[in-house]
Amino acid sequence: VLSGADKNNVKGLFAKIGGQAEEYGAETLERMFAAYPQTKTYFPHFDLGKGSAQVKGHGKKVAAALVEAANNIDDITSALSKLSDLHAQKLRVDPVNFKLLGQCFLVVVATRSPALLTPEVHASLDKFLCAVGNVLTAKYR
Ligand code: ZNH
Repeated sequence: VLSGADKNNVKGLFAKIGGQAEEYGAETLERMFAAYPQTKTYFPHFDLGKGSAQVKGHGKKVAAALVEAANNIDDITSALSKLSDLHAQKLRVDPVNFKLLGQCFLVVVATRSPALLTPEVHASLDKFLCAVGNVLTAKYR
């Protein structure tokens, strides 16, 4: 469960990342595909080459969803309800992959904004990414 301090840490982090969120999203995907090639199987219809416009576009969407969740951190379930339906009914991504994407996002923040990722913010961001993953896999059955 995210404490009040966790919520502030996450909101503060996204406020500081600001307009760069989409680049973080794209780099997160690049890292996920490189470090965990099995995740590529969900994107057979994508060009996954270096600098792919499709990966950039998708990174932007994923980042926007994370920003939306951070902006509605008291009710992530409602904020991501449609996305939760999509992942459960259509995409059916194995839940383990959400952890991998979360790990990659943490690494991107660590490499691009090391000063922001204090141990406290790291812990809060990890909890937040888990919460988002839980919401997106909650309707699986
Ligand atoms: Zn997902 C899609 C988000 C995870 C796979 N996604 C998507 C979208 C979004 C998202 C926003 C778009 C939608 C529309 O269009 O409407 N995701 C997300 C998030 C997360 C995720 C936030 C976490 C955190 N996913 C994931 C994973 C995977 C995936 C892990 C695998 C690996 N997704 C996916 C796919 C899709 C999506 C496949 C579809 C794409 C296209 O376009 O086709």
